[in-house]
Amino acid sequence: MTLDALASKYRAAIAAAVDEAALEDVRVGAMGKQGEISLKMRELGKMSPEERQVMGPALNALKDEIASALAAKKAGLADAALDERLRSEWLDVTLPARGRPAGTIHPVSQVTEEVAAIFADMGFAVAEGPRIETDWYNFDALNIPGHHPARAEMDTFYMQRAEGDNRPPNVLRTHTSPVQIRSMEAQGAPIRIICPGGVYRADYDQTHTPMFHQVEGLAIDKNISMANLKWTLEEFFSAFFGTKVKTRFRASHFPFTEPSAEVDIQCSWEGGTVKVGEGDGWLEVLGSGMVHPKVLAAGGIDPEVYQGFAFGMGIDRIAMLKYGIPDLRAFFESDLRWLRHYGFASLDVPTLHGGLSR
Ligand code: 2U9
Repeated sequence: MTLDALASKYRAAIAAAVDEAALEDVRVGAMGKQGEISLKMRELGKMSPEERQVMGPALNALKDEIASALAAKKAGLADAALDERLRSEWLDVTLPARGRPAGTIHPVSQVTEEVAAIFADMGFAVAEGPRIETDWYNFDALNIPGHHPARAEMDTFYMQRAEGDNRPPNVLRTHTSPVQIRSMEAQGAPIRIICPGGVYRADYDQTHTPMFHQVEGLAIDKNISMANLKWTLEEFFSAFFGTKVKTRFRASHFPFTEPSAEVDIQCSWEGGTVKVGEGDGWLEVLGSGMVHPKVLAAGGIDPEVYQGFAFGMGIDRIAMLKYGIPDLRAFFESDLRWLRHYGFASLDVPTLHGGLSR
């Protein structure tokens, strides 16, 4: 084939190549090891010097022309491929982002965290325990024997025993106090804990739900008195409500504490709304006292050496007070509109230095 014929053949082949793979085939056919132009170059060696003087420059010119045509076509194909990608692979960054369903933290969870943060600052650890309890942990260890009216008053849910199993039935805990007995057994004295969690009583009306939440506290050491209790509770309520809160102790009776006191916090009633920490009204929020010696002994702690205070309050109730939630039953209805309204952002983690919440 003449050089002119070769030139025309490869010009046409390069023009016809539709993609980079086809162009590569053309390059190999012309300039590869066995390519037609390469073979012609090799023939130069066998030529006479005169022939070589003519053919050499002509072949070199052909080789350069095809090489630059290949390179130009390759760049053209790459540009075209990029243009095609830009045409097909696009996205509209001005579109609004797809909405992600964000849940909220339930007020009970939020308030539990707030309470834990405040008591942690006073050296109290959080202890948890099972919701299904033996009657010993729920009643006997707390000085509530079988015949005691408090057992009947608590509207206890009893679990079923297997046929022929005559042990007393387990119960759904009626308070978180069993957690304190378990902690006393496990770690002995001194001890400073709070025990938050769900408890169960067969009671349902505007102010009672069959499951609700309590937080109880226990501090045992060699020199604990009611004065420590009063200071601790005033410190707690002032931090929780974000304002100085006075407390009023009224003598009361619980089987597990002696002496016992119900605790009211200072509040005002104006236009049907309660404001904590001002005015001359009182609101009952808590039960407390010095742990009964029999209860210390049941927890394996020597009442001759140690004494302690304990208290209990409803988490749901203090959540309603702090955040102005009117109806207790709504807490447990899982109504999404209610949860969005009264729930908390998951990043709104309560800390003392962060000012707790809102
Ligand atoms: C141990 C010893 C003593 C915890 C206490 C109360 C008084 C109390 C109620 C408040 C409102 C329950 O949620 S409520 O209905 N609680 O009045 N709780 S003293 O006393 C304990 C606990 C554990 C070992």
